[in-house]
Amino acid sequence: MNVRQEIATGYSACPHDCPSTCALEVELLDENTVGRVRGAADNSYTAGVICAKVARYAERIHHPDRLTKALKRKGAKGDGAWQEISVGDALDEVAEAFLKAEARYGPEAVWPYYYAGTMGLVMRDGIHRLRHAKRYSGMYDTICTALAWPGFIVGTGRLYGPDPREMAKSDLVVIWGTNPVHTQVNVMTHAIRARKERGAKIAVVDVYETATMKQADIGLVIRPGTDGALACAVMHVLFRDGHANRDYLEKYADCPKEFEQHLKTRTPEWAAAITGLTVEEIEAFATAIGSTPRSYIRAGYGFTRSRNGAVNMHAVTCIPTVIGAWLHEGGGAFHNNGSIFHWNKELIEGLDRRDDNVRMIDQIRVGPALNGDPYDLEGGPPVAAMLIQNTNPVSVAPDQTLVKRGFARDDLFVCVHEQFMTETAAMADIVLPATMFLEHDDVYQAGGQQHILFGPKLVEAPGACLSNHDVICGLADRVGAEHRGFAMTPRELIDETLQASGWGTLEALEEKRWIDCQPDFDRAHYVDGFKHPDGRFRFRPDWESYYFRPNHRRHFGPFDTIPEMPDHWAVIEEADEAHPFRLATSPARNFLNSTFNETPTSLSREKRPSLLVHPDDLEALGAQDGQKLRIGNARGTVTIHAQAFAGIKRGVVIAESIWPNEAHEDGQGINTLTGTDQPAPSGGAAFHDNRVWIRPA
Ligand SMILES: Nc1nc2c(c(=O)[nH]1)N[C@H]1C(S)=C(S)[C@@H](COP(=O)(O)OP(=O)(O)OC[C@H]3O[C@@H](n4cnc5c(=O)[nH]c(N)nc54)[C@H](O)[C@@H]3O)O[C@H]1N2
Ligand SMILES: Nc1nc2c(c(=O)[nH]1)N[C@H]1C(S)=C(S)[C@@H](COP(=O)(O)OP(=O)(O)OC[C@H]3O[C@@H](n4cnc5c(=O)[nH]c(N)nc54)[C@H](O)[C@@H]3O)O[C@H]1N2
Ligand code: SF4
Ligand SMILES: [Mo]
Repeated sequence: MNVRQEIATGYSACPHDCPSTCALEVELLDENTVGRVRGAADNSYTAGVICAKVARYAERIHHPDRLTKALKRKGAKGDGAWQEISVGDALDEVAEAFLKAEARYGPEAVWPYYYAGTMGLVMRDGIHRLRHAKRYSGMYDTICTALAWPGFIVGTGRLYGPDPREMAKSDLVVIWGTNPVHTQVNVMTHAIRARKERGAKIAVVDVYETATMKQADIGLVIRPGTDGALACAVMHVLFRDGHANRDYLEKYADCPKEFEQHLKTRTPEWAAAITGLTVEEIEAFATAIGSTPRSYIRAGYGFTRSRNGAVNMHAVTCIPTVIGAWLHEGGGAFHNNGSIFHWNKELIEGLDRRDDNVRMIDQIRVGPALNGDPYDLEGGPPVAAMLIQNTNPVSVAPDQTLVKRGFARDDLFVCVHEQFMTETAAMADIVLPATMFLEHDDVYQAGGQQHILFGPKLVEAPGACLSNHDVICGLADRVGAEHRGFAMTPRELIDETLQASGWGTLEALEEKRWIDCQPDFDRAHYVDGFKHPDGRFRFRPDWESYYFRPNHRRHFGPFDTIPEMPDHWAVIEEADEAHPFRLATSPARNFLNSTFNETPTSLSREKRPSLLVHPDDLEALGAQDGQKLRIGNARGTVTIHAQAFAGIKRGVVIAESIWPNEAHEDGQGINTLTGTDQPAPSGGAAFHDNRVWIRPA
C-alpha cells in the first residue's frame, strides 16, 4: 500500500508584477497551508517553468513576519510603536481621516496611491472605483511603462506583436534591454528552444554582462542610454549592405527613402564612439540581423528607463521594419501585449463615474508632491490623506530623500494596506493586513504573453487579513461612496467584466483555467497593416499627437528637441568631471522590486547591497573588491560594498536592486540617487540613467 498521501493541487496564476504571469500549480497541504508551487506544464507559454522565488512561495505566504492584524500608530511617525486594533475600528479611523481631509480641503486632498504588487484586475484596479466615486485625486502611473509603451506604439500604432511563443521558431532571438533570467524567466524557455530545435542564435544587448548574456551567443555590452545609436548604426548597415526589404518598405513604411538618407551619417564608427562597442561588434550584429529574416527582437523595459528611453524603444522597433522581419513566423519585435485584451473595465474601475477634470498627480513625483510642490499640486490643496495598496514607495520611488520627508509629515494621514511591514507601512498611521493571492479570487492578464488566467481562493487567510476589495468596499461604505460594484463579490465582478469584454463567463474560464487570446498571424505581425490610418509604420513618428492619458499635461521634458527620426538623443544624465560614473539600478534576481526582500532564501542569495565596478575603475579609485564605497550626486549619497566585475564598460556601475533603504548604512537606499524629472514625451522614471561620483568610504 502506498502510505504517501496524495497531495491536492490547486490551480492559480502568479499575481506579481512580472511580464510572465505564469500559470501555477500549487500543492495544498491543508486548508491553511501550501507546499511547493510549480509552473503549469500544459500552459503553452509557462511550459512548466517558473522562477525560484515563486516556487518557494510557502516561505512568503507562511512567513512569521506577515501582517495579520490591524495596527494603529502609537508614537511618532516611523517609531515602530503600534497598538493592535480591530479591522473595523481601523477602517472607521481611515474613513474619519478621509472625511476630515475632504471637509477641510475638498476631495482632491485625498490621494489613493497604488501600483501592481498584485496584477489581479479586481484587487489592483478596484481602488479607481473608490476614487472616481469620491472625486479623490488621481494618480498618473508612470513608474514602469510610461517610457516604454509610447516608444513602441508610436511606430506600430498598437501595443502588441508576434506571438511570444514564436521565439521558439526564430533563427535569431535578440533580447534587448531586458534580463529575463532575472525578470521573466519564460523568455529563456522559448529562446533556448529555438537554439535547441533549429540552431538559432541568441543575442543580448545590455549595459553589463547579465546572467542572460552569459547564456547568449552574441553579447553586446553598451553604455547606458545609447541604444538609439546602436539601432541606427545597425540600420545604416542594413541599408548599406542590401539587407533592406525595399518592396516591404514601399508598402508598409511612411518614409523609407528619407530614413535611409538620414541614416547615411549614422555609421558604425559614429555609434562605436557613443556606445563603447567596437565597429566590428556593430557590423557583426547588423549582419546577423540582416541575414536572418526570422529575427525576433524581444524588447524589454530596462533600456527605456533613461531620459531618451522612448526614442530608443522606437529606434529598436524600426529594425524589423527595415528588413521586413515582421512578415515571418519567428520574426518582428515584441514588447507587451496590452492591446489584445479589449477589457471593459467600467464596472471594476467605476469609469462611469470618472471626471477628467479631477487632479492627477504623477506617481514618480510622490516625493515633491508630498512636500507641497505647487507644480504637482496643480494649484490645488495639499495631499492630506492617502490610502496605499500594492506598492512600497518608501523604497521604490525616485529621490528617496524627498519621499521620506514627505511621509514623515505630521499633517499627512496615511493608511497602508500591506502583507508585510514594508518601509512605507512603517511610516503609516494605520496599517491594514492584506491577503495574498492564494487567499482571494482574481483574474489576471499577461503582459509578456497572451493569456487571461483565473486565480481562485485556495487557502484561508491568516488572522484578520482583508482583501483589497474588502478594504475598498469597507471604506466606500464609511465615506458615502456609491457604486453598484461595492456590493458585488470578486467573482461577480470578474464574471460580468469577462462577459462585457467578450471573453465568456467565469464558469467557462474556471473550467479551462486560462484563455489564449493570441490574435491571428496577420494581425499580430501587422501584415494587415500597422495601426495608423494609412497602415504604415512610422519612421518619422508623430510624438505630438501621442498622449498617454486623457486630460493630462501631454508633454514633459525636452519635448521640442525629440529627434525627427531615430537617433542618439543626448538628453541623458551624462557623466561629468564631478560625477564621472553612470549608474544603472538593474533588478536583482531574487527580489521583485522590493517584494521578496523579506524571504530567507532571497536574502541569503542576494547577500548585501553591492555595486558592480570594473576592476580598473576600482584600482583607479584606490579601492578593493568588497570594500565600502560612498556614491553620490546632487540628490544624496549612499554607502554600498564594491564588487569587482569585468563584464561592464569602464565608467559604468550597477547596483542590483531594490534593497530597503535600511539595508544600507545610514538608511539611504539606491533610490536616493534616482531623479523625479519627467522625461519626454509623457513622463516615466529614468531609474538606470544617473551620474554619480564614487569614493572609498
Ligand atoms: N527578479 C526580478 N524580476 C522582476 C523584477 C525585479 O525587480 N526582479 N521587476 C519586475 C518589473 S516591475 C518589471 S517592469 C520587469 C522589468 O524587466 P526588464 O524588462 O528586464 O527591465 P529592467 O528590469 O528595468 O532592466 C532590464 C535590463 O536592462 C538593462 N539596462 C539598463 N539600462 C540599459 C540601457 O540603457 N540599455 C540597455 N540595452 N540595457 C539597459 C539592465 O541592466 C537590466 O539588465 O521585471 C519584473 N520582474
Ligand atoms: N532603483 C530602481 N527603482 C525601481 C525600479 C528599478 O528598476 N530600479 N523599478 C521600478 C518598477 S519597474 C516598478 S513597477 C516599481 C514597483 O514598485 P512597487 O509597486 O512598490 O512594487 P513592490 O516593491 O513589489 O511592492 C509591491 C507591494 O505590494 C504588496 N502587495 C502584493 N499583493 C498585494 C495585495 O493583494 N494587496 C495589498 N494591499 N498589497 C499587496 C507587496 O507586499 C509589496 O510590498 O519599482 C520601480 N522602482
Ligand atoms: S517568472 Fe514572474 S510570473 Fe512567473 S512565477 Fe516568477 S514572478 Fe511570477
Ligand atoms: Mo515594473
